[in-house]
Amino acid sequence: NNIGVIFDLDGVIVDTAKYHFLAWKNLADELGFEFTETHNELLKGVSRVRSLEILLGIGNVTISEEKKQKYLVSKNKDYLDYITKMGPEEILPGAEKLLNTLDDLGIKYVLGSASKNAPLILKQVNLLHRFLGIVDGNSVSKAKPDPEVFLIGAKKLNLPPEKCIVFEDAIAGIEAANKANMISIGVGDKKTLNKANYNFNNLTEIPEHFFEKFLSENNKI
Ligand code: B16
Ligand code: MG
Repeated sequence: NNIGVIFDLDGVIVDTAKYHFLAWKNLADELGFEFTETHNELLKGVSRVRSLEILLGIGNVTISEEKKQKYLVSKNKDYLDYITKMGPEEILPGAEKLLNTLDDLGIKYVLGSASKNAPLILKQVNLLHRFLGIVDGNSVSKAKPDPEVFLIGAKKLNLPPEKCIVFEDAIAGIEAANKANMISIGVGDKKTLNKANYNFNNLTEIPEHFFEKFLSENNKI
């Protein structure tokens, strides 16, 4: 088809932010400072390394590079304990229906996530096989708001950026999609995601015929 879709993972397909929160909170407890859900908002869409730096900033803690590496490993270990218990019931409302609609229309989709655990998470919720490709934290050198993750996604879709529609819940992700010259769709608070081309509170709000206008004249259904 002549358009394609790129999905962010955390906050769009599943809510893994709550598990990131629990795992980061464990670390903050160990280091002896408070880490709240409000703080956790700052880590959404941000890479693991950058998340640790933000967390240490909140606690006003300075540690050696060696210790940082150790904490990155232990945080991820805690996080994986939660992730490996996930199942398809944790797919966010509207996500599966949206994938079905795209399948029906013959529109291909790939994942564009900052998470290095993205393939495992999609496997847990039984959606991995449905994506044409996965671009995750292992395949990029520059984190969102850099457009790299989505530009690699466009390559996997074999489409020019302007034919790609990105679903994102984080400001940095919307910025990345806009920089890539793609159509950006904010999933979540409209005020927070006000740079998006379109806004929906969640995936159940996407109108039935939303994609049809993006399909070109000769491909119209
Ligand atoms: P990992 P997304 C992001 O996922 C999360 O929103 C962010 O909180 C996390 O730090 C990042 O993945 C890295 O995750 O530690 O699993 O590599 O929204 O880009 O799908
Ligand atoms: Mg996200």
